[in-house]
Amino acid sequence: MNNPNLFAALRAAFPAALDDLAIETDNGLLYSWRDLERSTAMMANLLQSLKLPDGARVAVQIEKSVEAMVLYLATLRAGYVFLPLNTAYQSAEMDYFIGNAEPAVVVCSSANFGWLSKLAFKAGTQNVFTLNDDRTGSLLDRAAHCSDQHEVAVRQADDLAAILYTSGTTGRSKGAMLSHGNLLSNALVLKDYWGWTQGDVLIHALPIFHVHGLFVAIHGALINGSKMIWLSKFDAKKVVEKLPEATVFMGVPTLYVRLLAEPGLQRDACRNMRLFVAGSAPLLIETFNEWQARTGQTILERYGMSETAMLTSNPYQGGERRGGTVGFALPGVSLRVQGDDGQPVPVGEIGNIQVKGSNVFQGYWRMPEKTAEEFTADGYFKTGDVGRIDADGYITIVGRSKDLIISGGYNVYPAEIEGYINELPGVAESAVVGVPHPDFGEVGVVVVIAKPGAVLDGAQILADMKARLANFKVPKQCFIVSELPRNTMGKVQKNLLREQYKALFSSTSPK
Ligand code: MCA
Ligand code: AMP
Repeated sequence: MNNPNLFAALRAAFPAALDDLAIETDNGLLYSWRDLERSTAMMANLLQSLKLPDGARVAVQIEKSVEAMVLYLATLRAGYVFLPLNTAYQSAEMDYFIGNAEPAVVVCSSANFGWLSKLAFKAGTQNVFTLNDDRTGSLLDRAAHCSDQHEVAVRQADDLAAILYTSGTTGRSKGAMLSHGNLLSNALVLKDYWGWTQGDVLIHALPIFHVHGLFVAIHGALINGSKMIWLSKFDAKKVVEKLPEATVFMGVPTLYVRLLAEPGLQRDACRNMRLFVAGSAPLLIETFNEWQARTGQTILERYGMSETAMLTSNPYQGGERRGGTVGFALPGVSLRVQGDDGQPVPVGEIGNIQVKGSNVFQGYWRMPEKTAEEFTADGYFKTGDVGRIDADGYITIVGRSKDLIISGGYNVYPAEIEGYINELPGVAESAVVGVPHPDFGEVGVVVVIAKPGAVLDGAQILADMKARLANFKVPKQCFIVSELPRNTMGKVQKNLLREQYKALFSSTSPK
C-alpha cells in the first residue's frame, strides 16, 4: 500500500460491488458502499476547502448517526485529526476540551450551537458546523455542494488520525494521540484474530465517541467489507430482534447484562451469530456463564485502552475462552507484568501491566512530561492496570493502580468529581469511590464532610453535579459524614469506604 492513511486501507476493503448494502439503520435507512464512498468524498472535499493547516483537529460532539461516522471517515480521508467527544459532556467539560485541543473545526448539534459556538470562537476555532441525527445541519448542506470525487490525502503511519481524551490520576483529561499506523495495525490484527469472514454482519450498538464503538467496531466491519446493522442507541429488544440477521456483536458488560434480561434472548435468536465480544470493563463471571447457558455461545472478552486500542483477547479459535480473563496479548503486542520495584513478577503473581507495540499511542497532546512519566525507560507504556499472567499465559486484570471507576463502560475519575464537589459552598472535603452495581458494573458514591458550622444536603450536592457534569459521572448517592477513614499519613483510605458501601446496590435488580 503506498498511502498509509487509515482511510485508504478501509476504502480498499470495500467490496467490488459498490451498490451492495453497507449499512442498514434502525430507522430504516439503507446505505450502499457507493454511498459511503461518495459521502466521505464530499465531506472530505468540504474539509479541504477550508484550507486548514496540517494536523488540524476536527472536534465533534454529535448524536450517533451514519453521517456522524461519515464525518469521522471524511476527516481521515482529508488527512485531519478527529476528536470525538461524549454527547453527555456539558459546557465546563467542553470548554476544557476545546480550549486544550484548539480545534480548527467544531461540529455540534443545532440544539447546542449557541453555547458551543461561543466556546469554540473563544478558543480561536474558525469553523463551527451543525450536524443532527435527522440528517440536517450546515455540515451536510455545505457538503452537498462539494464534488463526490476525492483523492485520499497522503498521510504517513505516524501522522495523527485521532485524539481521544482520557483522564488521569490528576483528574485533568489528557488527549491520547493515535496515529494512522496505530489504528490500522490494530484493525488488521483483529481482522485475523477474530476470524472476520465474508458475509459477516455486525450489530453496531455502541456510542461512536470512544475506542470500542468508533474503532474496534467500525474498523472491524469496514476493513472486512462487512455490513453493519446500525442502532442509533443501545436497545436490548432491538438487538435481540436483529440477532438472527447478524454474525458479530460487540458490547460493554452492561449491554450483556441488559440483554440477559430479555426473554427473547435464546439459542435460536443467536443461530447465525459466530462472535460476541465484550470489553471496556470487567465482565462478571456470572454474566459469562449465564450467557453460555442461555445462548450456547461463549463471550470473547478482550482488553484495551484509549491509549493503545486493543491489547489482549481471548482466542477466537484454537483455544479456550476463559471467563474472568482477558486472554492473551494480541500478535504484535508485547505485554509484561512488573512489580513496583520494576522487576518482572513470577508467573501467577500480581503486578503492573505494561505494554509495547505498534498500537501504542504517540503520547498525550501537548503534555510531553506526562507522556514521559507514563513510559518506562525501555519504552513500555504503563497501563495503570494491575493483573497477573497464569501458567497457561492467560491474563487476568485484578484491579487498577489508577483511581478510576468504570461505570457502564464509561470512565469516571474520582479526582475530577471531588474537585467539583470540593468547590461547593460548605464542603470541606469529599471522597468518591466505586461500588458494585448490578446494571453498570460499578457506580460512584460520594462521601462528604461539611465545613464547621455548614449544613449540607446530599440531594442538593448531586443536583449541583448534575447541572455541571456529564450525567454518567454524577455519583449515584451522597453521604454526609463527620469524618473519613485515614491512614497514618492522613490519606483517605478509599478501600475502607468501598468496603463500607459495597452492598449499597446489591438488592437493586438490573434495569
Ligand atoms: C447512563 N447512565 C449511567 C451510564 N449510562 N450511569 C452510570 N454509568 C453509565 N455508563 C445514567 C444516566 O446518567 C441517566 O441517569 C440514566 O442512566 C439514563 O441515561 P441514558 O443515557 O438513557 O442511559 P442508557 O441509554 O441506558 O445508557 C446506558 C448504556 C451507556 C447503554 C450502558 O452507558 C453506554 O452506551 N455505555 C457504553 C459506553 C462505551 O461505549 N464504552 C466504551 C469505552 P439520570 O436519569 O439520573 O440522569 S472504550 C474503552 O473503554 C476501551 C478502550 C475498551 O477497552 O473498549
Ligand atoms: P479507556 O482508556 O477510557 O478507554 O479505559 C481503559 C480502561 O478500561 C483500561 O485501562 C482498563 O482498566 C479498562 N478495561 C478495558 N477492557 C477491560 C476488560 N476487559 N476488563 C477489565 N478492564 C478493562
